Amino acid sequence: MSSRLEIYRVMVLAQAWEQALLRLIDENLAPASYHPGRGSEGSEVGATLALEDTDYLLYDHRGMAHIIAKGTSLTALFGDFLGNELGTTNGLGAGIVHVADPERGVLGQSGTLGGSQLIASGAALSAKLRKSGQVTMCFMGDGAANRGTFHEAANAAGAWKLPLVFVVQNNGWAVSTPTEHSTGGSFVDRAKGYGWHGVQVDGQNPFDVHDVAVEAVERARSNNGPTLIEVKTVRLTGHYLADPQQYRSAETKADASTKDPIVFARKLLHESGEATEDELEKIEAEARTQVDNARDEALKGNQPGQDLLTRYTYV
Ligand SMILES: Cc1ncc(C[n+]2csc(CCOP(=O)(O)OP(=O)(O)O)c2C)c(N)n1
Repeated sequence: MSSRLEIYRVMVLAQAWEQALLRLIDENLAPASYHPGRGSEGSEVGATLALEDTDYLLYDHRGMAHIIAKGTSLTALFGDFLGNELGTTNGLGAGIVHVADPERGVLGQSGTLGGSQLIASGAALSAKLRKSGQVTMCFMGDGAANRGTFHEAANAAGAWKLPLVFVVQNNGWAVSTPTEHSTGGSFVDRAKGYGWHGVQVDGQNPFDVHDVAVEAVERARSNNGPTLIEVKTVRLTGHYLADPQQYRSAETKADASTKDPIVFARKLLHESGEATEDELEKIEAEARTQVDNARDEALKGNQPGQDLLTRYTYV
C-alpha cells in the first residue's frame, strides 16, 4: 500500500520523464515513435504501486508510467529510446520501445497488442505452479481487450484461479474508433462470465484506483483468483505524436482535459491539508531534477557495437 503522496510523486515523475522524452524526440536525438501517456497516469501508477518488486508487470504501449512505477531506472528508459547500450535492452529496443527489466518483474509487452494477455496468464500459471506468491498485472487498452487473446487468457485464468490482474484502460478510443462502435456490453461485466472478480473505477482518481488494485493483488496472492479492473480513463493527447485528431471534436477534447488525474490528485492533496503548496512544489522540482540527471546520464551512452548481434543468440 503506497501513500497518496508517493502516488502523486510517481505520477509527476512519469509526467516529467515523458516531457523530457518529447524534447529528445523534438531535438532529433531519439529516433522514436511514441504514444503519449498523459491522462493514464492515475490508472498506471495507482494500479502498479499495488505490486511488490518481485511481482510481474506486462505493460502496454501508452506512456511509461506503469514501468516507472515498477521502479525501472529512468536512465535505462531514456537509453532504450536513444537506442544506446544504457537501455534495458542494451540498444536493441530503439523506436517503439520494448523495455525488459526482469529483475523488477517487468516482462515487456507483446509485439502485437493483446498478445501480452496470454503471456501474463502464462507468467501467472508459472508463479502458481512454483508457489512463488508472485502476482502478475497486465495492462491493456479497450481496443486490445477486444482481441480473441483476451478471451483465451481470461477463460484459462478463471478456470485455474491464476494470480492475475487485468487492468483494462478504457479511454474511449482505439486510435480513431470510439469504444461504443467496437464493444458490445461493458468490460467489467465480462469478469463474471470467466469466473473473475470485476470492478470498475474512475481513473481520474489515482487513490481510488490504488485501493481497488491493492484488493485485487491481495485476492490474487491469497489464491482467490483473478480480477479485472476496468479503469475509466482519458487520453489527453492524440493517439500518437503527430495525430491531428480530426475524428474527435474540440468539445470531446475539452471534456477529457477536465479529467487529468495529476491535476485532480494535486488539488485533493492540497485541499485535504495532506500537503502544502511548498511540499507539492518540492516534489515536482525533485522529479524534474531526477529526470534531468537521468537524461544527461543516458545521453553519454554509446551506440551498441556489432558484438550485440550475437550476444543473445544461441545455436
Ligand atoms: C494486433 C494489433 N492490431 C493493431 C495494432 C496497431 N495499434 C497500435 S495501438 C492501437 C490502438 C489500441 O487502442 P487501445 O487498445 O484502446 O489502446 P489506446 O491506444 O487507446 O491506449 C492499434 C490499433 C497493433 N499494435 N496490434
